[in-house]
Formats: sequence, structure tokens, C-alpha cells
Amino acid sequence: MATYEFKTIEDKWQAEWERRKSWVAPTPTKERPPYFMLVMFPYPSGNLHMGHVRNYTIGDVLARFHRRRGRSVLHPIGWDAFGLPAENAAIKHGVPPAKWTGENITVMRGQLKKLAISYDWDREIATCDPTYYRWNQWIFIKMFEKGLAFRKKAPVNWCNTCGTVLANEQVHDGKCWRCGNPVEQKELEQWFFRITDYAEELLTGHDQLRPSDKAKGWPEQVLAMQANWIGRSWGAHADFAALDAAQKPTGDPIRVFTTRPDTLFGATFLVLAPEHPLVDKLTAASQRPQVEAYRAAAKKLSRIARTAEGREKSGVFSGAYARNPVNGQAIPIWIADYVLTDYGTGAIMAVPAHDQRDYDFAKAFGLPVVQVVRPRDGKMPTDQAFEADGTLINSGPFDGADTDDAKKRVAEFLKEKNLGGPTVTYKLRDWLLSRQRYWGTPIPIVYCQACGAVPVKTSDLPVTLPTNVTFTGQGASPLTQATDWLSVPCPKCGKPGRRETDTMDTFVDSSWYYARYTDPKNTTAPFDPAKANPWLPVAQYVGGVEHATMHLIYSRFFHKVFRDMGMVSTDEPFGSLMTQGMVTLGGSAMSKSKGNVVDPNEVIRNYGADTCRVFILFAAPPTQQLEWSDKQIEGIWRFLNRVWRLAQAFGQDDEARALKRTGTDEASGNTIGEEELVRETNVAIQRVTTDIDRDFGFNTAIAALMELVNAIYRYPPLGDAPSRAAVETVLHLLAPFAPHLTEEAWQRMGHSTLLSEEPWPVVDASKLVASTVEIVVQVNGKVRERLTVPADAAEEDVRARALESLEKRGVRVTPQRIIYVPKKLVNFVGRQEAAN
Ligand code: ANZ
Ligand code: ZN
Repeated sequence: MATYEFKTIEDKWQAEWERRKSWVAPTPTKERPPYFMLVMFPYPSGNLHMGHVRNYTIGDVLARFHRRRGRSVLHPIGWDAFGLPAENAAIKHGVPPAKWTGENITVMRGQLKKLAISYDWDREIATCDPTYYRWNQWIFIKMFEKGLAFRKKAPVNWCNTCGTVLANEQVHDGKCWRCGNPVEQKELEQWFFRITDYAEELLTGHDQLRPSDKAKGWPEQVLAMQANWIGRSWGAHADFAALDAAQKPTGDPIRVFTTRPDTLFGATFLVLAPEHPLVDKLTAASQRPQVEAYRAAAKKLSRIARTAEGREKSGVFSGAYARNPVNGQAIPIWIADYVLTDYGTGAIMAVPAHDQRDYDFAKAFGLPVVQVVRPRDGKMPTDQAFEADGTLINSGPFDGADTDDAKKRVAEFLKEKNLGGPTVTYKLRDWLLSRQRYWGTPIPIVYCQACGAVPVKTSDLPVTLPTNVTFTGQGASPLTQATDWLSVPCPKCGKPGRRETDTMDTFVDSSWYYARYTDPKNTTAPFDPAKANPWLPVAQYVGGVEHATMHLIYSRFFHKVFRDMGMVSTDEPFGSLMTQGMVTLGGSAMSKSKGNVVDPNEVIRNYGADTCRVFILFAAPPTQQLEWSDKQIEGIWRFLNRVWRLAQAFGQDDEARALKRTGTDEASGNTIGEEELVRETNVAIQRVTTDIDRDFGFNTAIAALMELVNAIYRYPPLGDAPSRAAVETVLHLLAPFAPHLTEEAWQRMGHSTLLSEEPWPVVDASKLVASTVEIVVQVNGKVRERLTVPADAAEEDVRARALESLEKRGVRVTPQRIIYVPKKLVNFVGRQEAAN
């Protein structure tokens, strides 16, 4: 039995599609509306792994499907090519990062082509290419001009292993997102993007991303992760007047942020973060040594360590006091590290009766606890804070108010007195983009003694990376040693200046690459709005959920900045998002370090790309975990060969025709007639179409095709016109999954067109329901006969025909009871007179 010669066939069609430029994106029109199919571009590590294969195969099925459904499809690919591994390779093996990266790209590009992912290769981009990163620099300068890129000294996350600072988004559970090393705090002057300006919109923008009839939207899980990350809190500012050790006003207001203004009467002390600017001024002389020692100790702790739940509270009394704005009481000011410097105002009013952290602190240091909220059930806990809602007590004019109501009233009261008022605070921090590394986009800034930090003139871009540098892996970035490169005249005054040696976070590169694909060769702008807008937003984005609060927030921020600069006309970059599941072997994610990887090259070598693709899509729904199985690969291989042999029955060459299968030799089950074959064919069209289009149900779509193939094998007159139509339908519907085999089979069935250029089949709804049904005839529950009757036959007719046919077999019953299940069964219960 001839098996399918995948090697020659796959090479042949890959070359042919490339020659015809089959995947070049046509300009969208009204008749051919746009479908921008985007996958997260890979880091060129050197080899595709199965996660990539899954991601890109999913994208490819959607691209191929929508192309054939009359959409103008933009399906691009590129390389997220800056980053640490290239630099580490340079340190280890002495290969320049550009060379290492370029070679890896060549290998991976070849792999993607072998998988026949239908990319428009004319639009390929690599972020390490100066023609790309000059636009990072241009965007940075525009943002600098708008105050959206700025420099400040701040405590930042430092990873010692990677030798660089990290953004908050890149610290996961206190560890570096890349290497897992625990992150430390450092006080450094760094560049930031003011993403916090967009905090509110990044949150409310979610309304546009929820599933609707216009788009599939984003998974609720990702929206929830982002909302959590943005961390909006409604509350109030309240100003306490600072008092010195003798309780005399110092003239300094201390502003606190609270989500519980209703508990203001219960504040029994104030806490400042150790870094709070007023600590120095307010600390009493007698307390200074203790306070200084405490501040020094706090410096060494990370944010995570400081806020760890259940950690024993530490703190020190400042010797100073503050006056509560609502009841005039003087309360002590403490300094403690559980209050963070960069959240709210870095100062809190402590209400131990109603906040557990404050309660723990009060107990540790013997501070008073004053209850101001009565629980609804009247039961006040005795050894912990009561944090829930209730009714106000001990709160002067607010006594008796409900907490919800009191929150607003107290906040309004503060506003009237000009002592604060309602406000909103976010957990989101500005995006730290400086990196002390070489292999990234140089930040286009020159430092000048006279003018300070001056942006490079946009006409002088790009600031390219110098190549005559050495990688030692020791000390600061190699850029700090690139003497020739470093010294430049100040763009403003012309006096000697010095370049910024920090490079940009590589997440800057990936924050706008989607837009660059719409106009990848533009040399005068990042992209032309007239080219970008027709394609945007991206119709379908596919990638990993691990980017929920990194790349997927950063890109949304960039898109909104572009919008405000008049460069795009939409609010959001990605209309729909699908997060694909992991690929596992033995239950855990494939990883080199665990040694449980399956090499895509090997699978392609042994079975061909089509088998690999169909397996990946069949083995699990795309959003779920996919466990690798060699046995299932074999099953898919056999299925594709069954399809192949079916097509041969209509082929031109005699040997192939001799393989023509008739009857049931490869099938299980009964033979079927023409009408059922036509029905099965239409059912498959309907199922595959809606499964792909509506549900990303690639696995169920393939299952439907397997059923249709089985049905065809059960059709004895294989080779006639109805079976030709059925086999051609299989090829049509299977094409997005197994593009090579189907293209070749289509040609061998005598077509001169390319299947990939044919329109998608349309279902004939009138053929979906059977005109006849099979009725099981039972006597006293025992099957006696099967009858084929019109689907709309009346009960009496079915009964009459059933009795008649039983009689013909010599079975006579006098039924006492007749059980009738429409379209399925009739059962005569009663006395049976004769049987044979
Ligand atoms: C008084 C109070 C009473 C509070 C009460 C809570 C309960 P979220 O929800 O996370 O926004 N807080 C404010 N700034 C802080 C900082 N820089 N570091 C540590 N904690 C800080 O939390 C807001 C609450 O956390 C604020 O409301 C404040 O404590 C504390 F019964 O103020 B609350
Ligand atoms: Zn200058």
C-alpha cells in the first residue's frame, strides 16, 4: 500500500507557494475586508520548540481559513531579536550578538517555512535591525517631548545575575522573570515611561475587549490579571497636621491615603514609610539614632519581603505627633517598613480596630485600639481587627451611619475643609525602561554639562550600537567602555557631551511591532497611519498567557499613546486574544533543563509537517494543555494516509487507481447510500466551518473530518460523482490543517487550480437532514428488523409497515402495548404467535 510521500510533496508545494507569493497580504477593500492574524513573535533562541509550533500552527489555520473565506489576511512574522541570551553567548563564546542572532534567525526561519506557516515574508522584521530600532528611538523622543518619558531617581529592582534593573512587571514573586534570581532594591537614576497616566484608561478599556458579537474579545482571566495589576483603589486623602515632640504644630501637613475614610475617628497612630521625606525633619533628637538604624535596615529589604503576610511587625517611634483632622486628637507618628514609599502617599493613618496589619502593629508596640465600626451582628472579635462593613460608633457627627455611606461623607467632609477628599490610587507603577545591557536599543539621549539630558535630533537617528566592543561579563555594560561612541557634541549647544549608555527594555521593541507590520519598510516614520489604520486593531492575536501583565499591558499603553499622537484611530491594538495552552511531556512543560523536549525537526523528518500540524491541533483544544503522544502521532499519520488513498481512487495514474477501495474493507459499520453520503458531507462542512470560526474548535473539526472519511469508506460505489464531491470536500476542509497533502491530492484529482486559492465550501442546508431514517423494530424488546422509512412518516404508517414486515418473516404479534420513539424505534409488547 503506497504511503504518502510527504518529503517530495511538502518541498514541492512550499516552493510553489513561495513562487506564487501566495501569502502576500492584499490591501483590504470593502469586498475583501481585513483580517490581521498576529502571533507573538519569537525570540530567536536558535530553535523552534513545540510551544512555538503550537502557537504558529493555530495562527496558520486561522489565516488559511479566513483567506479562503474571502478576507484579506495579514499574517506576518518577525523576530524579537534583542535580549540577554545573545549577549551571554558573546561573553561565553566570543560570537558577536548580531552574528549569533542572525544565525539563529536563519535556522528558525527555515523551520517555519518547513512547517508551511503561511506568512507574508515580505514583511519580516527583526527588532535588532537599525531600520527597526531607530523607530524605538523616535518614539522615545516623542514621548520625552510629551513628558511621557522621564528620568528619576528611585528604588528599583536589581537582578544581580542579569546585571540589570527590571520593571515591576518583570519581577514575579520577588524573582527575576528571566533567570529566577531573587531581586534586590537599588536606588538609581533611571528612565521611565509614564504608563500611570493611562492607568484609568487601561482599566476602562477592558470594556472594549470583552467578548461581543463583533469580536471574540479577550479571555476574562487575562482581563482580571490586568485589572489586578493596575489595582485601582477608591479612597480618600486626609491631611494630618504634624506636631513636634512637645506637640506644637510644625506647619507640615502629612497626607495619608486610606480606602476607609469612614474609620478616621479610629486612627490611633500614624505610620510613615522609612523613606518618607518628612522622616528627617520630624524625628525628635532623642529618637534619631534608633530611627537612623531602622531606616538603614529597611533599605536592605525588598518590597516583597516588606509586605509579606504574617511577617512580624517592626517599627520605631519618631518622637513626633500628628493631629487628627476630624477630632483634633494628637496621635504618635511611627516609622515602619510595612508602609511602602511608592504607594498612595507613603504615609498611613493606622486604625488597629479595623485593619489587621495595624492591629498587629498596635499589639506589638502597645498602642491603643479604638473601635469605630459596630459589626451588623454586634459581635466584635476580641483578638483581631474587624475589617467588614457595619455601623459607625465613636465617630461624632457620623455615628449611626452605614460604613458605605460614611466613606463618602467623611471624604466629602475632608474636601470641604480643604484637608484632602475623595481620590483614586493605582498599584500600577511607571515603567522602568533603562537596562544596563549592550544588546538593546540605545536610549537616544546625550548628557551635557550645560543642558542636562538632551534628546538626539530625530534627523540623526538611528543611534546605532557600536560593534567594536568587548564582552567580559564583568562590571558595567560594554557601552560604558565604547569611548569613541560615547563622546558626542550636545545636540543643543554643541559642547562635548556623553551618550546615555543604558539601552531600552526589550519590551519596548515588542510594544509596537504589530503596527510596524502594516508598513514594515517605512523609512520616514514608524508606520504610515493610512497603511496601519485599515488593518487595526489586530483581528486575532495568539500567544502565551504569561504576557498578561507585561507585553499585553505595554502594547495597550503604546497604542493609546499613538492614538493621542494621531498615529492610529483605534483605542486598542488587539481586538481578540487567544492564549494557547502549554505543550507537555509526562505532564510537565517541555523544557531543556528537564530533558523532556520533543524536537519539531525530528517529527517533521519522520512524519512530515502535515502530520505534525494535525496532531498538534487534534490532541487538545488550543487553550488547554497538550500532552505529547507518539501513539497519537501514529494515528494521525494513518488518518492522513487514508485520506491520501481515497483521493487516489480519482487519480490519473493506473497504479493509484488500482488502490481504489470499494465497500467496507477499510471501514467499520454498515455501508451507506448516496443520500447519506451527501448528508455526511454537508454535516462536515457545517461542523468544520463553525468549529473553526466560532470556537477555535480545531480538534472537533478534525474529528468531524475523520467521521466523514469513515463515511466515504462505507460507500461502495467509491469513484462515482457523489463520492468525488465528498472526497473533494475532505480536501477543502482539511486544507488549513494539512496544506501540502490536500494541495497535492487536489491536483492529482485533475484540478489545475490551487486548492489554497479556492473559496471555502458552502453548506447546502437542505441536505443536512436525512429524508429517511432507520427504525428498529422490536418484539418484546428484542430486535427483529430494521426498516428504512421517510423521516416525516406518521406513527400509524410506521406501525403498519413494521407489522407487515414482521408478518413477512412469519412473526405475528397481538400487541397489548406499543412503544414508539419517533425516528428510532417501535416495540410491540404482547403475545407472539409464531416465530422462526
Ligand atoms: C486606614 C485604614 C483603615 C485602612 C482600615 C484600611 C482599613 P489597598 O486596598 O491595597 O489600596 N495603605 C495606604 N498606603 C499604604 C502604603 N504606602 N503602604 C502600605 N499600606 C498602605 O489598601 C489601601 C489601604 O492600605 C489604606 O487604607 C491604608 O490603610 C493602607 F480599617 O487606611 B487604610
Ligand atoms: Zn549642551
